[in-house]
Order: sequence, then C-alpha cells, then structure tokens
Amino acid sequence: MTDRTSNIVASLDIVEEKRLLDLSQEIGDSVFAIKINWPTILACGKQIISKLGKYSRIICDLKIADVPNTVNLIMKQIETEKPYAVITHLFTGEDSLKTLMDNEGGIRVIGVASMSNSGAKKYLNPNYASLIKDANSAGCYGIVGPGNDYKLLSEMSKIKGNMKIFCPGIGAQGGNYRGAMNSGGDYMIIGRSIYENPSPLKYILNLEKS
Ligand code: BMP
Repeated sequence: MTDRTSNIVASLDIVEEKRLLDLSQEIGDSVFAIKINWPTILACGKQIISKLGKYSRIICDLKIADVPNTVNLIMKQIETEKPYAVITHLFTGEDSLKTLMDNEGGIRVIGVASMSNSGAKKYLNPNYASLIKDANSAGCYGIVGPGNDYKLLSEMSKIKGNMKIFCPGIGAQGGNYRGAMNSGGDYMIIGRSIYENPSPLKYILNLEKS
C-alpha cells in the first residue's frame, strides 16, 4: 500500500471483475484509496473488497440507512473483508450511527452530510449542519460533501471539526479538483473521469499537478 501522498479516492464503479482488478493494480499505489459501490459488490460479491485490499485502502460506499439491528448485520458481513472505511447515511440518526461506530473491525465511518446531485438540494443538503454535528459527536472519521458545490463545501469545512471531507462530484458531475480543494475539501472522489479515461494513471498524476 502506498505511502505516497495523494488526496484522490478513485471511485471504481466497474462491474467486470478482471477489468476492476487490473485497473486497481495499475493505479492503487498512486491514490489515497479505492472506493467501491453497490454495482461492484452486487456484480462481484463482497469478497471483492478484500481482493482489492491488496492494491489500496478500500472505502465501501454502502450508504447504509437502516435501523440499528440491520446496520449491525450489514457490518458483520463486511467486517470479514476488512475495508478501510464504510460510507453511511447520517439521517437515520444517532442510534444507527452508534451501532456503526461500535463495529468490531475498527472500520472507519464516513457519513453523508450532503450530496452532489441536484435533487439533494430539496431535503438532504439544507440539513448539512445538523448532520455534521451528529457525525462529529459520534466520532466519525469523515463526511461526504459535494465537490461541485463550492459554496456549500466551504460552509461545511467551517464546521467539520477534525473530520475529513470526501468530495464526489468532480469531473463528470461538473466539479473541479482544485476548486473543491480550495473550498475546503480534503479528499477528492473521482469515478468516471478516471475509469473511462484511456490513460487513467496519467490522468491522476496530471490532476495533482494541475
Ligand atoms: P463519478 O465521478 O463517476 O460521478 O462517481 C462519483 C461516485 O461518488 C459514485 O460512486 C457516486 O455514487 C458517488 N457519490 C456521488 O456521486 N455523489 C454523492 O453525493 C455521494 C456519492 O457517494
């Protein structure tokens, strides 16, 4: 695993296992982490988490949103695969979040405090401050904030405390790597712009120089 400093999280939403493993081997050392989401886990099975763990830290984007008992059952399933972190929704409240924090694998928890899609502006994003407060009190490692909404991102960064802000919405969703960093984002989650790029590694290295 890399000691190289990178703040890029490659969101490899790929459903063909061989392609995913090959690309992870190619870029795993050059990014902070690889994030996988439901499409990959449904297509390849949960063991893909530990298989990819050979190449990078793995962030499991499950966006968990359930009652504590179910949250616990989900965590038991992924604890065996030893991901670096898991992404959860925060709106389900303190009891569900506490169950996540108590997981036995020492898995870090990243909470969704706002989203990058326009629909999130109606219900979720107006509540970012309360969600961040809950995440902070629970001891979350990080929060998700939109890398394509610099105004919201800078508001979030003022109240994030010690948590890291993970920013999707870069590239395909209109956000800019530098713009999101200058607005207080810590880690840039980038999917299609990496895995649809003809030269993903070159793209990553150039981005950091941009
Ligand atoms: P892309 O760069 O291809 O748009 O991928 C972004 C990734 O981040 C996807 O896995 C998506 O599910 C996730 N994501 C997002 O786009 N916006 C959010 O607010 C939260 C996310 O987890």
